[in-house]
Amino acid sequence: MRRQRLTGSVPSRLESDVTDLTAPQLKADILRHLTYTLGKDAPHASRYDWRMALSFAIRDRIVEPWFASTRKTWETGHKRVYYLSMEFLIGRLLEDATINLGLRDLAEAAMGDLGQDFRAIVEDEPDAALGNGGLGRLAACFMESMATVGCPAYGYGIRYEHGLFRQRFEQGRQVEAPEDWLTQRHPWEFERPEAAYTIGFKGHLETRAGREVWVPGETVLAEAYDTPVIGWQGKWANTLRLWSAKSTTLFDLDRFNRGDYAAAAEPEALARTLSRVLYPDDTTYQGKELRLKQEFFLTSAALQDILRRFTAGGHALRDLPKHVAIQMNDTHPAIAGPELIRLLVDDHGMEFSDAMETARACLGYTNHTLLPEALERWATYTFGNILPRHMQIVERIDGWHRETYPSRPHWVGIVKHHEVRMGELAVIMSHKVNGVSALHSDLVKKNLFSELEALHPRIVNQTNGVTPRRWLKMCNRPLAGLITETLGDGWESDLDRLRGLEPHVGDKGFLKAFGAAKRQNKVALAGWIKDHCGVSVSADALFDVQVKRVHEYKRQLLNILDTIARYHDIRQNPGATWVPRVKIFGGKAAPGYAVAKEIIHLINDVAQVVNNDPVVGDRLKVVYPENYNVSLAERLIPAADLSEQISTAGKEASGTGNMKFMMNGAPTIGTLDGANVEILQEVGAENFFLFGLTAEEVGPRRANPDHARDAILASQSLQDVLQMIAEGRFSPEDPGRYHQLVHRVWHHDYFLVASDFEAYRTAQAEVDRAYADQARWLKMAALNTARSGFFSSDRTIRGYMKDIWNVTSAL
Ligand code: NBG
Repeated sequence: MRRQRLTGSVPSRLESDVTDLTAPQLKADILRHLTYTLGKDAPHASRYDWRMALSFAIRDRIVEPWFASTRKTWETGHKRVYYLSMEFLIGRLLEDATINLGLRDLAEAAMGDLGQDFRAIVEDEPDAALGNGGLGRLAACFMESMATVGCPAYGYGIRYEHGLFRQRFEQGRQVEAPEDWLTQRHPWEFERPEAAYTIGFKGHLETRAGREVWVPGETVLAEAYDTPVIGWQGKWANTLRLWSAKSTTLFDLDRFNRGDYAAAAEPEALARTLSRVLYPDDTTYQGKELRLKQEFFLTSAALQDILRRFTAGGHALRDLPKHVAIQMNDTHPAIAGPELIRLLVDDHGMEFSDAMETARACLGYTNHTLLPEALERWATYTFGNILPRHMQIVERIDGWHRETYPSRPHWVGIVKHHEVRMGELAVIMSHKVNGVSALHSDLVKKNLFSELEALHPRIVNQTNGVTPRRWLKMCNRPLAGLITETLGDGWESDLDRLRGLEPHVGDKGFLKAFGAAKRQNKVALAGWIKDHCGVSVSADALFDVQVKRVHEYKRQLLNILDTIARYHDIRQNPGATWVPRVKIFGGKAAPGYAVAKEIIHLINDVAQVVNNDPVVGDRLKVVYPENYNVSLAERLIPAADLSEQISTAGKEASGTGNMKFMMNGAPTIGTLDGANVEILQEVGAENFFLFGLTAEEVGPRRANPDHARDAILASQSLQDVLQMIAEGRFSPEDPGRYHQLVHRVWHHDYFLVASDFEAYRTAQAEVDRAYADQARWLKMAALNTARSGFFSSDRTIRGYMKDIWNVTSAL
């Protein structure tokens, strides 16, 4: 095998070609890259140089399984999945790649031999933050799982120059700075200048020879960058293809020669704005023209690429659905319906009705939110201006649908009130639509698209999952080690095997080892918090963690109100026995979301007061590290004792952080929302701290106009807390700072913080009792890990393959 590679031929068998690699060989590879790729000699190499050299050496090992996978798919004509997503929240890739190739320890040893600290090298890599939160991270977990289970797939996205902004705090306030992951070389990608497509915008329509022809007024070029995604044990690899916008017109030499340098570079600059930045909102929709252009840019490039590859295989276009499944990650790429029809009809001469049927048989749509403010709707004026031909096609689809389903209610449709509704478009153009947890899928059926579902049932559930390679094996080495010691190898790709831990949960020795693993992570985190936040926390305290985007519906406010109540109680009675707690927050607010930013400010203000109050000491600490991202999640989650999943019921579509905490042995305090419902089902009520109104109770509760007032008057504790905030106890230099916030709790408490406050406090008291009994706690924690197998994204991907994509594993 090895000799074959040296002669340049690719091994035809798909096997992990890496396990027999030795440390001296890997070392030689690293040094070769350092010398010949980086042009550095070892004594002068920086950490960056070493990281690049190691990354290239590891990447070399991915290339062959990657070629072999692509070739096998091609040769067998296996069906392919195309996952279209505006976001891929990838994080770092180096350690992940070494883990999946089985080279993690070898890489560490080789770097050690070369006098380099593997950990420091790994942490030198910037996060690829091409996403906002759960939706983007899910896409990244799916890419890894598709490679692991051998589902031939391409991910299509945008190669944003600037990913999600960097968050800093200035006097407790969030400040955004641009993110610049691409200022350094990105060693994992391959530029593909030969794979480029022209994308048009605006312009007008002409009728030529009886056919409608779109003459775009603007064009840009979409150029591909490919990153191989290697699955567990290197058995299969897929491609993440990200598009970068380039100008179609050349640099204007005339203008340059006339000295007009800025104008000469204008076409290039304009084109590049398309892939310049990721929009930093996740659950609000803004209707910006540039966003629509980005969505079309991704979708059109992807579809042109898919059709090019398909027709190169010599198939008839009507057979597209036999070979191609296209998944739309939320409505962001929902223009795929009309665009696919346009390509089939205008470029390939297919009849509209055939194109419609072909497109629908290929397309699937995943809904990720019920929040009305997140549902994309474009003014027909904007839509028709930027995509005139698509506007026409959308009207035609809508007309076809109305005629085909004459019982369709008059208020239902794609184009209504001078708006194009992307949700309805996506549902009508897909053969399957799915929600992301059992509860959410139910609500999508009953509330969001009930009329369409009645006309043509197609909504199914696929409960989200997370990859256990990154979210357990890689980020929690102490626990992963214990699991392997207890169960042997193989659980990483068959997570249901974690159930095998259950018999050990009665064993004191096992529990002790489980507790020691958790403690090791907590000690490491405590050191990091000291270094990065300047706060000393004790590893004996209960680490209570809420990390996620900051949003009113996620109710970070409820958590900080409870924190203040605890602070108040400690001050009233410092001599009582307190279970020491560290409240850990992490997350960014969308730059334009003032209310969310105010909550961040309050948390930081509370932290200042609590952490510096000598009466409180170690009984309570509040920390909010800046710039929560994938890498910080990998540090926090393994060290968490308690997972906060406290959204207003009916609002969190699924959550995926909740699954990561569970896997890492942190019981949940949570509402019956999203996938919490299924977590509770798997782990059992005695290992979950349930509280709060249910999705069904929320509506009636809100119908009472005095719901907040009633709840506040019924809770002395909540009155005290609101009083303290209103008095300026946490903002003495600006006592009025939170008047509006307090006013909103009293009078505009849409997310029912007041109504759930007492139930939450009661559940938190139960948490204290459970934690005080360490034997009980450890058992709960271990059972959470043991019963988390269902939440592997491998299970989710197998569900999509069977129920939506109709594709089998190529392994
Ligand atoms: C998010 C939901 C989460 C869910 C992820 C992944 C959006 C629009 N939706 O609850 O809020 O876990 O999607 O499905 O970001």
